Amino acid sequence: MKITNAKVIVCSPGRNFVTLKIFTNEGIYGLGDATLNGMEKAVVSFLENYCIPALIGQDPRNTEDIWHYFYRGIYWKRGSVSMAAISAIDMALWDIKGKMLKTPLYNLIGGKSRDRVLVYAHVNGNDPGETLEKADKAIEAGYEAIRIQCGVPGISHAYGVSKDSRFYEPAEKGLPPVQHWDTSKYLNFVPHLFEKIRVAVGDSIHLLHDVHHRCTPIEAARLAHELEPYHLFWLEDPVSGELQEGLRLIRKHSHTPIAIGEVFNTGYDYTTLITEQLIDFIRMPVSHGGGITHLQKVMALASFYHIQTGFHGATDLSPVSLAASLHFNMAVNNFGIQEYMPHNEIVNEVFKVNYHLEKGNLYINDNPGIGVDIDEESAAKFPYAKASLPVNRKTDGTLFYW
Ligand code: CS2
Ligand code: MG
Repeated sequence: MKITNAKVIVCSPGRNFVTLKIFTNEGIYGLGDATLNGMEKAVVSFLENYCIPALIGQDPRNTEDIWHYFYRGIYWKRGSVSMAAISAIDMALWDIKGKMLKTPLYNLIGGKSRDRVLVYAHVNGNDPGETLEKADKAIEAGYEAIRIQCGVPGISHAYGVSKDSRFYEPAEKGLPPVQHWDTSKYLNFVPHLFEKIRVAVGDSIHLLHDVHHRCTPIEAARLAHELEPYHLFWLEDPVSGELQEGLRLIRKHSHTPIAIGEVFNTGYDYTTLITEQLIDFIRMPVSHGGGITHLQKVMALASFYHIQTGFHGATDLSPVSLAASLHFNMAVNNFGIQEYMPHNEIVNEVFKVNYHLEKGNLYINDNPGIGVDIDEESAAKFPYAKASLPVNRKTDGTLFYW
């Protein structure tokens, strides 16, 4: 079997997606998600100029060797752009493998360990009252786990709080908008918010919260400690992940579970965190963390340390990514939870999906491979539109993490 060609499909049904399609001499093709929010064209260029020419003629069944060809074989390693490209290639090759063997991807990576995938819903409001109302609606809809984000008094627009009442989309058209941030206002507010929410929803609902990297290690330690009475399922990205040692300080002061790594892209970002047991959930998704081939290794290492999956699943990860994550989550023993942010309805005009939601769980059917298809004619109706994630400044103008 040989790879005969590959192409990159860029479309924007409400938001930008980059999809890699790899063709073979046996008429089977595979799809991979190469979307990198706000940096889409960089991945397109890397794939078109450097990866696709090197893929042609290779045997698509050699997923392990092809992965190493693009990782070890290339002098400039890691980085979000090249890892998004490698991830898309790997996903597409596993899609081909499944289609060739006429079996869903989960059967190739361990079979079913469960019959559904627990997901968490996004609940966000401008104030605690609105947040609570939306939490009640999510619980009524059957969600067992909800991520709570809320506007902070004194901060004009907090990242993570949706402007649209149904869909949450972090990128905005054009250049990066500027948002403002005040950590002390946030730290004073969040424990009160969770006290209110926990009392209202009771003990049986899982509560999650995303800090979006906006604390220093000692601030994050204080927050994790003060949230302990509300028994969070996890506190996400409490600090910027590049300082792995920062997580030691949080662990020393609290037993709130920690999830980290939606911006990570290799297992090397996790080695200290896993082996020192500084975290509880892996956020790095299939589409940015090296695809199925690499994430299998990361989750295998994590399993020895009782660390579970909790993959990124925002709207900037395409349905191809979500389906690949679902196969992965179905198969591994150390599954934790999956993020789920429903795509806008027009996304379904382009992507034909093989999963559905039922009472807070996602179910995947037995289509071979990853199982999602793309309608290229429909994709062509939604051309790329530049959009960016915001930058974050403190109230005095200092540029800050988000
Ligand atoms: C968030 C995302 O889903 C999450 O946990 O952190 O909104 C994230 O910021 C975006 O996916 C960035 O592209
Ligand atoms: Mg996040």
